[in-house]
Amino acid sequence: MAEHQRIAIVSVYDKTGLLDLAKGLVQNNVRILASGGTSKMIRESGFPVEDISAITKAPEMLGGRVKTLHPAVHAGILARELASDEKDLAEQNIEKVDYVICNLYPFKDTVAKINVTVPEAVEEIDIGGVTLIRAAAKNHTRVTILSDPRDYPEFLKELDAGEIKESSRKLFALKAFEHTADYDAAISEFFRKQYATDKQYIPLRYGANPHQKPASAYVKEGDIPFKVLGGAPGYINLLDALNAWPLVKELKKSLGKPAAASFKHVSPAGAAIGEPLTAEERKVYMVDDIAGIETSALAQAYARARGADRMSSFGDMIALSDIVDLPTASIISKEVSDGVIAPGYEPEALEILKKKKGGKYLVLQMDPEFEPSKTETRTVYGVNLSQGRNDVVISPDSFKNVITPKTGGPLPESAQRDLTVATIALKYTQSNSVCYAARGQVIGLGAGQQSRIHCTRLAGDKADNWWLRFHPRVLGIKWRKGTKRPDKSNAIDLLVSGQLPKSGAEREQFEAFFDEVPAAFTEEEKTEWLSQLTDVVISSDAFFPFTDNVYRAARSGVKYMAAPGGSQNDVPVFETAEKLGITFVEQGIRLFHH
Ligand code: 93A
Repeated sequence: MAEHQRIAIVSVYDKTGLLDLAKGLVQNNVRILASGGTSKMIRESGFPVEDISAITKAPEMLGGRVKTLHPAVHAGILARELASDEKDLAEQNIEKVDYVICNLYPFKDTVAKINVTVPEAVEEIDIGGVTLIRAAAKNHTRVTILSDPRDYPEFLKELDAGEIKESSRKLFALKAFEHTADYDAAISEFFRKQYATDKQYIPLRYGANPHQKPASAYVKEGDIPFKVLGGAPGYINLLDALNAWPLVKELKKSLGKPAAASFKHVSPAGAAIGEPLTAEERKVYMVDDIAGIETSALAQAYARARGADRMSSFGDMIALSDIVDLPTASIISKEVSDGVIAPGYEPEALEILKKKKGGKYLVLQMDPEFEPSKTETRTVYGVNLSQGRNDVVISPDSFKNVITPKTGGPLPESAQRDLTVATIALKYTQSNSVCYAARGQVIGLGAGQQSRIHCTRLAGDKADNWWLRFHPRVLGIKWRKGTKRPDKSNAIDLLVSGQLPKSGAEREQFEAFFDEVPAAFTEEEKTEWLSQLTDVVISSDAFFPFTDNVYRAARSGVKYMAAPGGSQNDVPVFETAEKLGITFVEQGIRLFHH
């Protein structure tokens, strides 16, 4: 039998480096078979080349739609070193192909043009080229696939030296698979914009900022798990909603009560479960005029989530674990808020929400059964990052490992509940993060600080402010008639945070809100009032590296502390907790979130 003359199939849109390639192939006595335009260019340069039709015995047809799609081509590429494959080839008089050099029609460039039509885009969908590339890459144990002109020099070097190395064939095959995957992704992206229903694709006005266009939300499989019932979602609304929803879902599952979260900038400002409100709480959370709140655990949960840190919750994205009822919608209608996500809405509640913000209030209905995929991927500066989703379950059982006091028995139920609230909140808070909780709700959350003690201080100061809002002086404030809710919240924050200037324009503006201007708190008054704050819990998304965190926590009434261990300073941290009468629980799972 005559020795097999090696065969290359060449079909390239981008003809960069083609003639150098042809020259190298010819010098190595490789027979070149090429599609129309490719073969023309090679021939005109004087190198020997045959048209694909030399083996297919069929002309290119349908205006180029069928050029290389033929068993003579694909059996030649796909045949293995098997007797049965050899027999099949021999029967059909087909020769094995050794090298495939192919790159695809410029679909991406075409659809990037303004006003491109679907028929124009369709003509740029390469079928035969993708088939050549996939077939050759599939059979890379025998066949070499070149899909990138930048690989020609290395290929020719190896060809001149004898044969293409196995390691190179593998890398070329990988590149080829990535090339076709990227190509297909570009095609589906184009058609998603043309044909997808709002179940799969939602165009967004812009991304994180108005100049970040285009922007969209979409799924590659199945349907988007929420429906837009009112308003139009923005990019950050969806970042908030899709972090806030699992938070309330998990809180409800772990504690068995309706749950609410109030999100801003992809961290919770508050989160809570429905626990009955005292008269004072109703006043502090500005819900004392909400009819039916005594019997709606969902409304109680939102009152707590929204009431924890009213400054941070201004303009929030809300998540609610249960069907939204009238009392909950009534609270929302009074607050400045951007949107809400919930599994459903009672008709009267939906009517109220759809009217908010002149009809622009975002109302999302979440599919409560939706389970996201186990892995999540995002692109940062052109690089894809992929990880398993953080699906660890946090529940009261997560707080059984009591480190101090050494004689410590199980935590009281209320502490287990509050640690569950704080820790699930941290799971969806930008790291580093530390959360103080009490009464089934977050009372202070420090998010996104690079230093742990800064989180602990920030969250502790928020917890202190929350508690100072219950001081009789604040509860007894005599507001000037017509003072708006946000102005009240701002004025109270100035008062309790100790940021109130003694004189000047800001002071004058502050005083204008009151019939009787409340006196600033002295340090002694603050200390005395804070000493009455007890039974607070604190949770941290990673270990406490220094004892300073424990000392700071103790100043805000912390009795129970949960964090992963693993710091070099674990022992001093535990000892300090014990000395300050704080029960330290090792919650073994780090919960960084970004
Ligand atoms: O329209 S196609 O999908 N039909 C084919 O059978 C086919 N075979 C190769 N396009 C096809 N090609 C593509 O033609 C290649 O992927 C390459 O991009 C282009 C090269 O065409 P020409 O050699 O005529 O310049």
